[in-house]
Amino acid sequence: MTALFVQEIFMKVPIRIAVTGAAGQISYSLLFRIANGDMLGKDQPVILQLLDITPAQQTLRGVAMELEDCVFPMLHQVIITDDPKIAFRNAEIALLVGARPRSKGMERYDLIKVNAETFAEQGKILNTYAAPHVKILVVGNPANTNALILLHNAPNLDPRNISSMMRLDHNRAIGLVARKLSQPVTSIRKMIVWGNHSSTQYPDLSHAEMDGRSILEFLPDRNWVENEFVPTVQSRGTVVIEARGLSSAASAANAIVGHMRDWIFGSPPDDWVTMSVLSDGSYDIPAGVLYGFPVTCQNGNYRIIQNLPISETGHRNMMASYLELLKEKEQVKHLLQQ
Ligand code: NAX
Repeated sequence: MTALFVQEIFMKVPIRIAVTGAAGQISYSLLFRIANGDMLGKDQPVILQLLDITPAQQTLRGVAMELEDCVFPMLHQVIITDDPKIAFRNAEIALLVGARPRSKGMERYDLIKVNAETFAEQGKILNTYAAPHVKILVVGNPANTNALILLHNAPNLDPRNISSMMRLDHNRAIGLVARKLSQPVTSIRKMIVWGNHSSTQYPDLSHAEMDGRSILEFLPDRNWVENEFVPTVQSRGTVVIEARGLSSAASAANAIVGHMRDWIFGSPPDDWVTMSVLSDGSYDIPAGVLYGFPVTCQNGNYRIIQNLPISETGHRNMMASYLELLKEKEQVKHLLQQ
């Protein structure tokens, strides 16, 4: 038996990963992290199926060339296309990063409208062409509502396999507290960012721990928690745009990698992560929106942490974000089948 033959027998089967918006900023960081094995492991071959719109195909060709030039051992193949049917065919993971950014003079409602159509169409195509067990993460904004539209347009897919991203907000909250307390980020656990990926989100420190003790013991200044921590996390994306002239990209890619890795391989022991998933009535958030909850993950499934005590202020903040999601849902109701 030759060495090559042995390797072929034991090599894992490549996983097809569809990425939309593949010529954009986030993808320029994300694709190289995935190809390097940061998301699925250093022994898992991957096939990248990259989608972007027709005018972006030249840029996409350049990205594909750079991926090839990295000679990543686990990068089995790169497919580039402007046809979602090709990008989603047999995909087991779909990372929906692509979306139209808000242009000059465009209101939030216009943005919701224009991206809503895209996610309805992509939901239908995923429903038919992707692997039935495909795990989907929606990143393109407004992420929670786009994911809801997608879910309604993909009736054959398990709604529990559709999520949207709050992990960047979760990471931002951990980083901010760790810097405030001059402690390593690894000492902070049980962070939560409830709600929508928007300025109404509610970063909540009331259950967070540092080295096993309530973090609030180390943060006696309630003013800092309410008037610094919460608004700083809520507005971090805007502040990054002001500083960089562009929105968060490498940190968003890092959050995508973390979200998918934990979902597939399990969240860290004695901790939880924030994922935006279909609400089921937990914490008085009515069923039927994608909402940021604290979850643990095991064997590819998530479970919403139950029975955390919620203060009156916390409840009010959580509801405010829910009401925003409800308003967004109302704006796209024509795209939500039954
Ligand atoms: P870019 O504008 O750099 O890239 C977006 C890419 O999507 C472009 O290449 C564009 O051609 C492509 N695209 C547009 N419509 C498409 C379609 N119908 N099919 C396939 N591709 C399409 O944006 P980037 O900085 O990469 O951000 C991508 C999205 O992530 C934006 O919607 C952004 O708002 C959102 N974000 C979401 C975050 C989250 O935590 N949920 C955080 C980061 C980021 O702001």
